[in-house]
Amino acid sequence: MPSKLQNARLEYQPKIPKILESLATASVAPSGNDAVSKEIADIFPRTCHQPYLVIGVGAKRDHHPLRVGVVLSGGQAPGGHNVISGLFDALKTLNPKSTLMGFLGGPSGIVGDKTLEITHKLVDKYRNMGGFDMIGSGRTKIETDEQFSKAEAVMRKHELDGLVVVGGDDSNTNAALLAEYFLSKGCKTCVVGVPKTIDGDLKSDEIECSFGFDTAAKTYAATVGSMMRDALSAKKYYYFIKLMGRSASHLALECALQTHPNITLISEEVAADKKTLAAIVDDICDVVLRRADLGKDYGVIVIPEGLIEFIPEVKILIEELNAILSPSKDHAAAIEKIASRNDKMDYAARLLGEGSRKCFRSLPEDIQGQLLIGRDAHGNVQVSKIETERMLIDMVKSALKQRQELGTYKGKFDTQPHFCGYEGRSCMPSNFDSAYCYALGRVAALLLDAGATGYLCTVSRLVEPAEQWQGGGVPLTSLMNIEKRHGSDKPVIKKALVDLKGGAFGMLKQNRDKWALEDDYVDPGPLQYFGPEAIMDAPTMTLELEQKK
Ligand code: FBP
Repeated sequence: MPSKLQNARLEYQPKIPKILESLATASVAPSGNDAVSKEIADIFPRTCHQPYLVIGVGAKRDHHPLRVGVVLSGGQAPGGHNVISGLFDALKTLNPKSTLMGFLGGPSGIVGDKTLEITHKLVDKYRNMGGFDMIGSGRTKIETDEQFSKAEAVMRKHELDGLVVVGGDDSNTNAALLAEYFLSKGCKTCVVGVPKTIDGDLKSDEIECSFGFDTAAKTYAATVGSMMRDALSAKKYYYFIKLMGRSASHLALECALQTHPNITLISEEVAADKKTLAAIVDDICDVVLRRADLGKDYGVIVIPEGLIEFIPEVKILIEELNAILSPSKDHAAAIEKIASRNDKMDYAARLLGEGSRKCFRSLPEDIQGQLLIGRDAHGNVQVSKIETERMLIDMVKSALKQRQELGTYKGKFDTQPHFCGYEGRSCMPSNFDSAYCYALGRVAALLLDAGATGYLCTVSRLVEPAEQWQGGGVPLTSLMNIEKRHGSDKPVIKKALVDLKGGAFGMLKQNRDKWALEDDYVDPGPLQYFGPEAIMDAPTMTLELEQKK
């Protein structure tokens, strides 16, 4: 049964950009090309060298009915249902005979032909709702010849004119490969992607942010802000808060800008400065000591989820473990079969080089065990399962003990670990994400109606009021580069990490000495869905600092 707030949100109409209001007169026009590397052009001969697309106003014309499929891929992100409702409403407006079907459970629903017809009644149950539960999601990667040919057969069976892939960098890499494959087989299905991920690392000059980032950042910032009030009130704990965001530290950075923690670790900076784990622990201890001198035995420390992968010696260790756990070897299965955690760790340690073995063994045992958890279908370490916040607490505790023994630290150090994760990626979308996703759905319909394939939908000028946003498409191949995956070169969409020369990081850098010692905490409070526009519709600070250059 929907809650009172859910009922109010089901009725809520997201703002629609002016340019996307009248679909009947919307036009899709080319707007300049980008150069792609020879390697990418060789892999995508049919979809490389396509122009950027921009949505404008054209002459009113008739639109043929379209048969479209949509798939939600990867981790949930607030707003996914609004992409579907925006797409559905737009398809029906362009031609009421158009149909939309959902592939169930992510890309595996495409190869397994698991579908659900999306109807008015169904869409109306999910408008502005969180989660991906209307059709589900999954992390299956379409990579084998058999999977590609099954996907083609399913497209042909359902006579789909278009497929919308709502996903992050890995899923949209898949979208690009499918677009190219369908063209090569003479299959009429056009493929367009929609930039989704709370992590915020799918962005470029044209993609100002991925959807879900806004809501997740505001949800986590609310928690961080509340914990700051707790710290100020009880004055007895250090809160070590890990924030979701697999690789990039965008969520940690955005929350830091919104709340001003005493310490914010940024993985990209750790990597750039080649900071060892010991050096990170030392830095934390220094702040704890300086605060203790001021009589403050409390504080808030924000840790990005992916930190561990950016610490140079741990990065090498993880690369070695990835090779050991690779599906092409038998070790993963062998480790799985070993009953005791210690024996599993011993098995893995024996296979590591000397340096990595030392590093592995220096980590708390829980972390050693967590590093052996299987990789996802795209080869990613499941960092959400690695308790970095607890690891740092353990290590800081023992480093402070040594300082106590030397007489350099006389404070008290009591801690609370916390993980802000899954709650931020399935909650009801903010007004920003509701409008952004609804607009992305409309753009997807227009691109498919124009016969575009191999594109990622864009909605830009996001720091302006929603009425002024613009729509378009960016060729997926223009976002790609070649990276080593499982030991071989693969085309992938480049992850956008925190720009250490950018305005958002600059703001943190400029203030962090002050924030370390002074309690300059800001409590943004919970995400607001109704109320003054300045509070409800405000974009993230990252977006403001990046776009209002
Ligand atoms: P996507 O990259 O697919 O959007 O997923 C993001 C994310 O929420 C990460 O922040 C997190 O590390 C990961 O998914 C968790 O994955 P899982 O759902 O498999 O636990």
